Amino acid sequence: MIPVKGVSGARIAVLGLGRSGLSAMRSLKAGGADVLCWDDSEEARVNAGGEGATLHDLSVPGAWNGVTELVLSPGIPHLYPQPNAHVAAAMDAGIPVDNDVGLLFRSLAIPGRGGHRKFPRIVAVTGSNGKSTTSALIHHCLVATGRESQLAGNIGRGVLDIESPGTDGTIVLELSSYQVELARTLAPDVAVFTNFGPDHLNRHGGLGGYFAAKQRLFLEGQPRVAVIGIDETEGKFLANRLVGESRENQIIRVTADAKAANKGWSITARDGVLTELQDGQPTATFDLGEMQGLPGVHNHQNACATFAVLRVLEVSSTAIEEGMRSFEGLPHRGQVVAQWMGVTFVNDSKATNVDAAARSLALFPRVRWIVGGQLKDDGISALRSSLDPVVKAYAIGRQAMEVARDLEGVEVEVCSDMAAAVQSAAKDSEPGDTVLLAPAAASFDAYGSFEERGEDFMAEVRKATH
Ligand code: UMA
Repeated sequence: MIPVKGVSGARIAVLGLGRSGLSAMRSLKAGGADVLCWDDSEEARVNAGGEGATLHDLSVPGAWNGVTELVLSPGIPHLYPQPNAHVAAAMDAGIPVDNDVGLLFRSLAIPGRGGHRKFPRIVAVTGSNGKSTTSALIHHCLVATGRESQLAGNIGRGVLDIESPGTDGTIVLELSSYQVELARTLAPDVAVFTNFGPDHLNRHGGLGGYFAAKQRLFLEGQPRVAVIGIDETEGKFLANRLVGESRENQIIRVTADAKAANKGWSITARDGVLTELQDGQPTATFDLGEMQGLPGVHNHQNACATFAVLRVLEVSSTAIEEGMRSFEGLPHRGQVVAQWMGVTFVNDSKATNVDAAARSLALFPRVRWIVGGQLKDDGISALRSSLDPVVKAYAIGRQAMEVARDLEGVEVEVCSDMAAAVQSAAKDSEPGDTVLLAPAAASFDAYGSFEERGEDFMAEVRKATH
C-alpha cells in the first residue's frame, strides 16, 4: 500500500466505500490523515465499519467543518447527469475534490525534481475498449522478461493498493474516463489511448465530454511518450494535437488497419502481422496470428499498443513476441468457456458498449447472441450494420423488449434471465455455431458487475452442456 504524502493531520472525507474508497482510506490513514468516511449504501457503510472506517454522515449540518479535501470514488457522479448531493455540498463549501489516482501521482512525485518523478516508471492506459487487455498484456510481458511490474486501476485493484515500487519497477495503470476526469494530478511517463467509441455518455454530458475526459491524460498528464490508436478520428485528432506540442518521436501511432505514415514512429497490424516502422521503414515484425490469447483485429490493436510501450521501456522485439505468445487472455473478454457438440460458448461479458460488441460479433461466422442489460444512452441500434453473423439473438435484462425493438430484421427471443437465454441458445444451436455473450450494455440492472454476469453465464453453460 502507498501511504499518501502531504496529508498528515489533515481532515479528509472519503465518499464511496467500494474498492477504491477503502483503498484510499487505508492509504490516507497511513499518511497520517484524519479520514472521515461515507457511502450512500448502508451495506457498504457496515462493511467499511468492519474495516476500521470512521463513519461520518456528510449530510448533517456542520459535516464539512474542517474538511480540506474530498476523495471521490469513480462510480459517483460529480457533474452529470447531476452531481451526487454530498459532492454538490463539498463544491458549495469550496472543498477540492480529488480521487485515488490523483493521490497516487501526488505521492510518487519526488520533491527537488520539479515535482516530477524519475523512477519508478508509470504507464497509464486509457481508451474506450481494450484498456484491460492492453494493461494486463504490458504487465504480463514485463513480468515474463523478469522485470518488476505492478498492475492496478480500473482492472479491479485500487491504485493505492500497490506496494512501494523499487527504482527499477514499472507501475501499469488501467484508467477509465471516470478516473482520469477527476484526478487533480496526472503525471504518467508513458500514456496510451487505445481507441475511441461512445460509452458513459450520460455521465460525461455527451461524446465531447467523454473525449475531453480521456484527453486530460495527455494534455494535462504530459507523458514523455504518448501511444495513440489512430483508427478513429478522435485518435487522429489527439495525435495531431500532440505533434504540435512535442517532438515527433514522443508520439507512437498505432493502427490495426491503416497504412503507416512515412514519418515518425508507428506500429501497424495489417493482416495480423505486427510491424514497427520508423519513418516508414520496418524495424521489427512478427505474426500475431500465432498468439492464442490475442484473437481478432481488436486484440491486434491491443498488441500494437503494448509493443509500443514495451519498446519505450527498452524491451527487445523478440522478448515482446515471446511474452505475447504466453499470454492467455483475460476472463470475461472473448473467453472460450466450452466446446460442446460442435458449438463454441464464448463469454465476452466485458463487451459493455456497442463498439466492443461489434468487435466481438465480427470474430465468428454464425452467432447465437446473448445481448442486453442496462443499455447505454443510444441503446443498441448502432449495431444494425454488424448483425450479419447473427443467426438469432436472445435478449436479456430489464430492457429486453427495447433490445428486441432495436434489432429489427433479426430473429429475437426475449428471455427471462441468463439461464433461459443459455438454455434456448444451446437447444437451438447447430455444429459450427457460437453462443456468444456480448451484451452491449452494462450489467448493473441484474448483477453487481460484468464479472458476476460472466460467472452466471459460465455456470449456466456448464449446466446446459454437462
Ligand atoms: N456510491 C455512493 N453514492 C453514489 C454511487 C455509489 O455512495 O451515488 C457508493 C456505492 O454504494 C459503493 C461505492 O460507491 O459502495 C462504489 O464505488 P465505485 O462504483 O466507484 O466502485 P469501486 O468498487 O470503488 O470500483 C471502482 C471502479 N468502479 C467504477 O468505475 C464504476 C472499478 O471499475 C475499479 O476496478 C475499482 O474502482 C478499482 O480501481 C469497474 C468499472 O465498472 C470495473 N469501471 C467502469 C468500466 O470499466 O466501464 C468505468
